[in-house]
Amino acid sequence: MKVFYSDVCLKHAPQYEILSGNFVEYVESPSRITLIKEHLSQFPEKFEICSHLDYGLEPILSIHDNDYIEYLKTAYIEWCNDGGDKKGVIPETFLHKGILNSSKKNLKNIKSPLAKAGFYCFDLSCCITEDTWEASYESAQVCISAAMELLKLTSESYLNESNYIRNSPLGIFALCRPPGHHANRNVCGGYCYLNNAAIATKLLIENNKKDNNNNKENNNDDNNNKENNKLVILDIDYHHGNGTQDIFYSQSNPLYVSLHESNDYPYFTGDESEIGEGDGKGYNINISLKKETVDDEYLEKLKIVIQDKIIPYNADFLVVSLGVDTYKDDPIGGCQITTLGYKRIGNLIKSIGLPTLFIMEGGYHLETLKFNVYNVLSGFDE
Ligand code: SP5
Ligand code: ZN
Repeated sequence: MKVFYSDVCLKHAPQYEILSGNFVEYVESPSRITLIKEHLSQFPEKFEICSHLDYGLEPILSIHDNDYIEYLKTAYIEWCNDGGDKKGVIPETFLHKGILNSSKKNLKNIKSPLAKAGFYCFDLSCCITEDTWEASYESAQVCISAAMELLKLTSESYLNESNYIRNSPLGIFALCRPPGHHANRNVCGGYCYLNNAAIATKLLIENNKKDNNNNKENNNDDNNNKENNKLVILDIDYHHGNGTQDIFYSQSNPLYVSLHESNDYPYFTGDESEIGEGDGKGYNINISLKKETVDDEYLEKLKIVIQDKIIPYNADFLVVSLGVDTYKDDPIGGCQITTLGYKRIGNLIKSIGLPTLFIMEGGYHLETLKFNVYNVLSGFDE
């Protein structure tokens, strides 16, 4: 399996966050992905570490608002110029619905760095340092490169040339950080700044058309163009991917499926009653896990949603938001998944039978993180 990775992702390293009212060491540390990379590198017959290309801002701006991207680029310097603490940007007030009604300000015209901090962020775990933009941009590029590789390796022209028929689904792993699934079009939170899964999804959905258009000899007329790809996002991070859900909430493609503990962070989203709206109605599926969920219970829920919803959807690609913070000893999770359980999860994901892009999201138990991720990927590849 090809693994996309970059050291630039390590540069984002805030010193702290605030959890339950306490200053704590930043849970989403750079060592998370170096530990995983080192481990996967020990199995060169299974994993090939690849470097990525830079696809620029266009794919990022296909999901995120211009003003938000401008904010991420400039927030730290503006904050420091305004006398903010050098450790980084942390909000003081939030644009809460309780103060929104009486606000007569043009909200697109907020100037104060402190006000912006609360306008573009929804929690106290998403400090912006000097290096946050560079690392987040890199994280997205790693992910985009992995998605492009998946497109290449599954394109008709490539398959014709290589004469290669796989008997098991193809997987690619974007080993990136900061993670993405809590980030919405114009807001960061939950350690997430750019929604990598949403960016990759949009690209995978729309790019097949281009591949076919380029393939001139097969392209007698416009009717020959393949429709957009259909895609499923399976989000197995312990937390609800509120950002990903919201971005695609009114669309029937992708199908978003998330298994999570819905009484935990981010608290206000992830209920099973959130099923999508308009064209997207029925294409957002939240599966609530109870606290302390064990392997068998988890696998049963995953199996049912695969059989009843994911396979019948008949997608071309699968994107997995791969969090392993469902692990039994995860410092911020509340499930009881074991290291062996992850192998079974990977194996079950393989049974979907689709070309799959795995994208790193959460998972914070540093001692076992690498084994848990290894097991998901090798469960998929065996
Ligand atoms: C990508 C990702 O996994 N983001 C998660 C952000 C969670 N931040 C809030 C964590 C709340 C932790 N509560 C501690 C409970 C201790 N059992
Ligand atoms: Zn998580």
